[in-house]
Amino acid sequence: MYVTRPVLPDLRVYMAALQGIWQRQWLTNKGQLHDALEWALCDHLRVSHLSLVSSGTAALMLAFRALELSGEAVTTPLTSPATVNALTWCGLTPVFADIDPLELTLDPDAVERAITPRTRVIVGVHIYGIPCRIDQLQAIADRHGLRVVYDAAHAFGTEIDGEPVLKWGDAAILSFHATKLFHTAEGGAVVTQDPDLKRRIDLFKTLGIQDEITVALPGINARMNELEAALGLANLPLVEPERRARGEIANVYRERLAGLAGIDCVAVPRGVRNSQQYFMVRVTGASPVSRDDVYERLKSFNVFARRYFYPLCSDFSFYRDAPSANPRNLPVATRVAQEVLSLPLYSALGTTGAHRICDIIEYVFRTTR
Ligand code: T4K
Repeated sequence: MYVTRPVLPDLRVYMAALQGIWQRQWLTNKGQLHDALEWALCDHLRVSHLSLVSSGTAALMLAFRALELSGEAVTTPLTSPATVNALTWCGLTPVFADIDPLELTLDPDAVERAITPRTRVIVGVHIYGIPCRIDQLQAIADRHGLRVVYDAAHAFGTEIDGEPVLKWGDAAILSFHATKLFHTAEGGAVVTQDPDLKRRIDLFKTLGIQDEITVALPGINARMNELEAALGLANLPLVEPERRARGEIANVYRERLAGLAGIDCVAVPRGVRNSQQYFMVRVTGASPVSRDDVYERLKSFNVFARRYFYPLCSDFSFYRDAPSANPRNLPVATRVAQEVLSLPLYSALGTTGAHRICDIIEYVFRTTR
């Protein structure tokens, strides 16, 4: 049992789409399916502008470049290396701020303290699909004249009071990697409310080529090809059934683990629709077993949970000398990184699989006391 398994369409549906690609002999560079998927995703996610790209990491880099950012970026250490490394690739200096102890997203007070005259952007991560404190972060950004970019790689379909979380910030990015609820094998997107920013990102992702003789921007190649777009179009109708099935599995985990002292299920705040990207627990000090022991014992039963995101990005050798990376600046994130464990969550696991995993965890707790 893995932490996740990709949703896959009926192979015949995908083959039919491939047949069309073969007939048109159009494989990439703003193909028909690329455009169809952009429209379908705007509709599904209820956002105005979305630009498909080759990965979530590329989406981050394009957003930073298209917003012409330089200087310092305040961000969270509890995230994929993608968030922070993309900043570095764009010549920005990541400055780490601590996280909220319950919601695990950027703590607005810590963000405010991290701002210097060189700060240009706040990069929030809707980690595990839990929305950042968007109103507070926006108020800080407005006060200091900063941009806000959200890494929404885990937040496909996350809503706050019925509104898509992707609407907030100057831009938000999605990952469509195979491990994501909605995927195109590899892929991603930049979402924005600003049509000019969408146009710039579309140029940046195609080497800046405007027409046969005009290169308008120093762009890169971050295109999504037609084979990936076809997979996305075939997968999109499967997203909501998958989300529902994952919701049932999550309910089993929540009910079964509620009675275990030392295991806290990470909750989404009231009014938030859960993306069901991950099912996160925290193995706390009240547990007779450490998080790493639970992880290892599960592995011995062929259950491959993951410690997303341990170690913290601030602990990487190339970031840890920065003053903001000092664990004394990040007490909450430092503790949380020792506690988090992502349990398997995908429809094929079924509620039976979830019960089996809970049996194992109960057994591990019982036999360790
Ligand atoms: N921002 C955030 C917050 C992110 O979490 C990520 C990516 C990004 C940005 C960047 O997006 P991308 O540039 O990747 O589009 C995975 C993914 O590679 C990565 O996309 C993801 N976050 C991260 C959290 O997880 P690994 O190293 O854990 O993946 P891997 O290969 O160990 O796969 C995990 C499990 O999934 C496997 O044990 C089995 C299953 N699996 C995986 C693949 C690739 C399958 O069943 N089939 C598959 O094809 O990084």
